[in-house]
Amino acid sequence: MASEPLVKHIYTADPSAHVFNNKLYIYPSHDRETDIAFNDNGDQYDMNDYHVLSMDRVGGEVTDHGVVLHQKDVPWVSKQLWAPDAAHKNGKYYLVFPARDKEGIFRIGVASSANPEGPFKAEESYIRGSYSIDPAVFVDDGEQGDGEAYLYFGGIWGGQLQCWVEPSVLDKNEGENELNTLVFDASRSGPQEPSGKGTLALGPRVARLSKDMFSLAEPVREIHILDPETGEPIGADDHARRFFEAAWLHRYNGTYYFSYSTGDTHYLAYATGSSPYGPFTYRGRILEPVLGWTTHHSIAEFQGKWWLFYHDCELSKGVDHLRSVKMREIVYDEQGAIRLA
Ligand code: FUB
Repeated sequence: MASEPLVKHIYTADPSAHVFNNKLYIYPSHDRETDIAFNDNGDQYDMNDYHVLSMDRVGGEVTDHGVVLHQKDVPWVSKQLWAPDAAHKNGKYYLVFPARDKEGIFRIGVASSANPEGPFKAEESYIRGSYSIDPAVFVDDGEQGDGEAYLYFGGIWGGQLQCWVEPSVLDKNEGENELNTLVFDASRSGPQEPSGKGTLALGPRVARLSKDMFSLAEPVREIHILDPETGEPIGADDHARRFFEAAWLHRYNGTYYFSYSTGDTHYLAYATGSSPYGPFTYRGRILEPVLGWTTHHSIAEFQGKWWLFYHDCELSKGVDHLRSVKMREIVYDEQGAIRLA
């Protein structure tokens, strides 16, 4: 079933959907035209602000709440406001977003607001111990949850996850700090990743957030995505299943679903587990490749149905960095497998 872009007056991507006060809010990237040459480092994704979209019902009018945060109002950022997420806790709303710091290293920052539609006020600095891209915040609320907020993040190639290595690799004794025990190796920047027989894929990262949502409450951990046949972590050469970027966590029927993009093979895949920390066992694909290089999504329940929010480049006729957010219904079968409706 073909879907229409939720809005056509601006390009939007990387939709993170949440239901706040019975209303659907979408926190997307705001794509824009650029003269920057395309490359596999993603330099052409040169976004500098965020909008928030909302709707009262599926198929109803979509409201664009305008610019809710601009790069010029974030003291630590140099460029590239990439895929954001949002969360509600302590009676406040938090926009969590990645961008390059003044040294060109991707970090993750927080901005807060009294309202889900913003505007958001950014903190002076990025979250200490954070790195790479594509943050997703899962608040484990409801009857079965522990009420804690977990920050998921990471992305390889232009997202720099592969640049963060054990200190010994760079002849160092210790990591960046007690929250991030790795160090940054600039020589691994660009479209690179581990490879070779027996080499494991890099896993996404997770850390519990502090009560006020502005810092990490514990050291960052790597998440393992396991092969269902062997029970071993997925290998680096398994590009059809390995994690690339676009982490998302949701809970359905007491099971934690970790979903992600496989990047250069262009799938949205998912894995399930019994803890927000994983491990997660690979289950399959949610979405086949769309028009455009990137694929990035979120999953949320709204008005009694489950929805996949994603993007493609049909409106821009295939320009990779000019994307449009769409939504499609998903269903779960008796084994909890996800299918497009
Ligand atoms: O929008 C910029 C980047 O493209 C995101 O951070 C990735 O997930 C990919 O969609």
